[in-house]
Amino acid sequence: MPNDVLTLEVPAEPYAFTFEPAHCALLIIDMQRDFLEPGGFGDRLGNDVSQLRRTIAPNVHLLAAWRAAGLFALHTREGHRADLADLPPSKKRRGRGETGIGDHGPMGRILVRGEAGHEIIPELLPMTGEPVIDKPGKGAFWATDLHAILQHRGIRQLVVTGVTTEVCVHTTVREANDRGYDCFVPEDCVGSYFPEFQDCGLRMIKAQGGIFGWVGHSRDLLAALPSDGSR
Ligand code: C5J
Repeated sequence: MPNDVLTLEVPAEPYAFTFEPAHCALLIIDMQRDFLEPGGFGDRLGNDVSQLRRTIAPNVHLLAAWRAAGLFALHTREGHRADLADLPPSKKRRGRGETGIGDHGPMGRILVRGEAGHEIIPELLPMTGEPVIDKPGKGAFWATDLHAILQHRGIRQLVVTGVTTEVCVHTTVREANDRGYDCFVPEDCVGSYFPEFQDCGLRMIKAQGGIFGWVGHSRDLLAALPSDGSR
């Protein structure tokens, strides 16, 4: 049977990623004010948000090119119901710094849906047609309809970006891997509060022949992206 699906080779580690634009979605993880802005969840846990803010510009650039190519993008947000009924007591206990999940902070209740801090940063606001997946956990597949949405669109590959590399990005890539998706992670578009975790997190994805997927750079993906929607 002839295979007329456009495929493009993108430089990556451990070897080139065979990019199929028609079957690939951009999945932007948790680029929320609570993680990236002063006064949010991350900041209140004592983290340096500037480590994550360097990912904003590359994500903006990639998302714009992705949209221009007519490809499918989705966004996720980590957060909980206002009544916190979906917040495991263990997560509440362990996430407790100066202010914990559900407590009041400068951007409303921390990691609670509908609050200002839960919103996606203004630079990366979703457009109509780009599903927003609200997730109570670290992985984007757990307790969400993400897998069904991707299956209905014929998606087999994911470009996974966002924050944080070793927590929600990693958990999602691992979940995706077990569900049969190929994941490409552009290193400049993912961030960790901890430089050593950024490094280790990326190495773990591409180790052992790409045990969880591929690691590359957004400039190589951008160079390969069809600019006229001819996928
Ligand atoms: C964390 C996330 N780090 N989005 N969440 O708690 O990675």
